[in-house]
Amino acid sequence: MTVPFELVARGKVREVYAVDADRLLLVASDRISAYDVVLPTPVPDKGRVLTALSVWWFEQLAPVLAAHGAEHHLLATGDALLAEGVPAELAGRSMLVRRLEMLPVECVARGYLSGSGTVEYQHTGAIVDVELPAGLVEGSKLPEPVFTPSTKAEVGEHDEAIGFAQVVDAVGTERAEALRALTLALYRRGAGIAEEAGIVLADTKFEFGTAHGTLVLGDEVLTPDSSRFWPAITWSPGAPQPSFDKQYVRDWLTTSGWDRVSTPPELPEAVVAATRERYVTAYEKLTGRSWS
Ligand code: PZK
Repeated sequence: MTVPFELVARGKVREVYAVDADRLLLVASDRISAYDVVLPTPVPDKGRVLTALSVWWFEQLAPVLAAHGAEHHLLATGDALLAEGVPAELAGRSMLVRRLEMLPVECVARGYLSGSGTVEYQHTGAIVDVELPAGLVEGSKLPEPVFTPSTKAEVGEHDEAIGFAQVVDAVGTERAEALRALTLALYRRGAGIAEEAGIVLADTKFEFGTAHGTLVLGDEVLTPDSSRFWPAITWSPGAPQPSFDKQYVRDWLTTSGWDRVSTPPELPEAVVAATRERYVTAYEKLTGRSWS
């Protein structure tokens, strides 16, 4: 699909195009990554489902943003984009957004211990400067959600956890405190909504920018690509939790004999279908809407 706009950024599974001086188009593909690499087999509808979910979250989170004097970047999605010259094949997987001055920090909130957070905790009892109680294990619920910011890594690199002081260095004390408060408030609201849907929102990453001095929530929000979603029913601290969306893919890759270094194999049709179903199920459980 050729897009009639200039490509300004490209992630593993998404692209950003310049529509005009003030607006960008975020396009979510059907590509899926696992173990840090993009797989050769797309998951049909993934881009549309994650875009619809993100749009729904922006609506849910608007009151939280307003309470903090902040906004979000979403302007339009879906068929409303046809008038902007967005090709019909892309409209459903795209968000037209305000172009912001992005802040150079990833705003991570964690309500559960997992992944790199567990690794750091096991070495130091903390995630950088955030001290945690003794006795936590992979998957433990934290006593309170914590703000564990990270740097924005270049493509192919991993984000690196930073302390609050480094956020202050990057954006100033007042803005750093606003980012922490807003990140935690958004996480709490998101986790509460997810809990009602039987989904654990273990952690998530927000990206913020500014427009005319106002803090603006950007990027995609609270999707399985920016967050860890776990089925609440199987939550059991002490071992890695099954991923809501990618577990079939990981399990199949593990049994496929793939070495995690070579070009990854194509996914079998059944794994693709089951994974597509997981994205649709996440959308339906969270939003209470039917996908179809
Ligand atoms: C922006 N990214 C990261 C996201 C990618 C890369 N509203 C905005 N204004 C200005 N810049 C950005 C945004 C947003 N969102 C975010 N890059 C630019 C990113 C998605 C896919 F390849």
